[in-house]
Amino acid sequence: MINHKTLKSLSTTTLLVVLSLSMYDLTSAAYATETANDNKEPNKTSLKTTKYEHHKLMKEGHGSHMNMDMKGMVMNENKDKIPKDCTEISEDVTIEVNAGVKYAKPFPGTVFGFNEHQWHVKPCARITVEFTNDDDIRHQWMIHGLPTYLYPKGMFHIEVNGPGKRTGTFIVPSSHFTYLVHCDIAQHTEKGMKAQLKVGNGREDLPSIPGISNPTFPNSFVQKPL
Ligand SMILES: [Cu+2]
Repeated sequence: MINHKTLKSLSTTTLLVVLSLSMYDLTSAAYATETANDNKEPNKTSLKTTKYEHHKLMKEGHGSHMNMDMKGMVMNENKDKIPKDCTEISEDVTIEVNAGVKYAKPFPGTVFGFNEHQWHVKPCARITVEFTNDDDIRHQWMIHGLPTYLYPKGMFHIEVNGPGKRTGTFIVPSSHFTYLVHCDIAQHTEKGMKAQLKVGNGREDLPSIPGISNPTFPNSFVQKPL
């Protein structure tokens, strides 16, 4: 005969078992996410594998779209996939880009800059960017508006953490266009790290490119009378 006390004890045990199972499920889910490509049981070996895989990824890059380590990354590199509207690669261009505070000096009101703020290439050009960061902070060379079937989010991007150099390649489509290039670190775009890549005849200049175009909303430093 089950009395009230036994029933209470039983339901507590059931609750604990259910809770433990849920916790196990949650833990398994977490492991499953980290070890999505193998079916190992969530045990110590698997954890070691996860750490090893993570280290390997940091060394060799996250899949085909990203080459990344602690010093920097190249994202969405494309050396050989020709855009649909191009029959062949028109030219191979290498641009050497330096980034740093010293490049802001010629442009009052800016703090950061690239050594050049504009580049010209032919339609269907393959462009190799040799990106050097001269500062002790992180900088990027990030271009937007590329075809999304080749470049996720339409973006190709090189990033260097502190002094160093990274090289990456991408191919532009055939349209005459002016692409925005910038460093997306907070405040860097606004403070001068903005440039443009003109393909063919391009389109009109983008605003606020140091040495090229005026800002849409210029800063005003006029002191108002007291
Ligand atoms: Cu920057």
